[in-house]
Amino acid sequence: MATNQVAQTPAISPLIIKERTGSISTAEIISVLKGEITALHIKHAFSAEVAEDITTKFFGSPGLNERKDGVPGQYVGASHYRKDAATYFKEAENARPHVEALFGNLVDPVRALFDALKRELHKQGIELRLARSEHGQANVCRALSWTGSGTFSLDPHDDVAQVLRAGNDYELSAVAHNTVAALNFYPSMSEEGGNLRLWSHKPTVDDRKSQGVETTGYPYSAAYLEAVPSREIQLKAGDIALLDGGFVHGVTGQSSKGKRRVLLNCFFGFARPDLVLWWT
Ligand SMILES: O=C(O)CCC(=O)C(=O)O
Ligand SMILES: [Fe+2]
Repeated sequence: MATNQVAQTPAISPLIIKERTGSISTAEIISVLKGEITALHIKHAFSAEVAEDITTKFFGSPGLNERKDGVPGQYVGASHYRKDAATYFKEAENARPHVEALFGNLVDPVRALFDALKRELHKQGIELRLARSEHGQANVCRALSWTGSGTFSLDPHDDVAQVLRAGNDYELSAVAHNTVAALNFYPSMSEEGGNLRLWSHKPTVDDRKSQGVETTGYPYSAAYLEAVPSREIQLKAGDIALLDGGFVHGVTGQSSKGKRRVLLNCFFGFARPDLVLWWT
C-alpha cells in the first residue's frame, strides 16, 4: 500500500547533554531516568587501575564469546536482545561467574553505582532490583567489545525496541513506556574513534516500522539519519556515559591498531512508579 511506502521524516528532539569530571551522583542518574537529561558524560569516573584490570580479565576470560545475533562484537555476560526470557535468564545465570571474575578482588564500580542508587531510591519509597523470572536473575552488567568496521563500530540504533518487543514473559517490557537508561563504563578505549554519537531523534513505533527495525531498533540507515543533527561524546578509558537509550546512538569507527575498546553496559528504568528494574 502506498501509505506504507511513505518515508517517515524523523522528528527532532533536542539533546540535553551534561559533561563533567568526577564522581557520578545519584541525583544525576535520577535526572536521566526522569528524562530531564538526555546524556550524562562523567570523565575520569573510575580508576585507571580498575580499568586496566577489567580489560585484561575481559580478554583473558574463558567466558569471552563472539556475538551471533547480527551485531558484530565480543562479549562476556548475557544480552536479552532478540531472546525470550527463559533463554536470557538461563544465559545470565550461566555467565554470572564469568561476569563476577572480571572484577577479581577489586570493587566492581557498576555494582557500587547500583548499590548507591538502590539506597537513594529506597529513601524515596522506590525499589531498585535486578530483573528476574522463574529461570533466573539478570547480572549487574555485561562486558562488550564492538568489532564492526567502517563508519561505525556499532551501528546507529535505539535500546527501546528490544525492550518493547521483549515479550509478555519479561517483566521488563513495562519499562519501554518510560525512559530506558543505558549505563556504560569504559575500561578501555581505542586510540582513535570509538566515540558515542547521539542523534536528536527518539524513534516511535511507526518510525521503526518505516525503517524495517520494528523489533530490533537496529540498525538505522545513514539516509534516514542524514538530516538529523547529532553530537559526539569523546570518550576515554575511565569514563562513564549514561544516556536515554530511546535516542538513536551508535559508536564511531575505531583504529584497528593499538588498544581495543571495552565497555561494561546495563539498562534500567521504571517498570512502575515504585519499581526500577535493571538488566543487561
Ligand atoms: O559502546 C557504546 O558506547 C554504546 C553501547 C550501546 O549502545 C549498547 O550496548 O546498546
Ligand atoms: Fe545502545
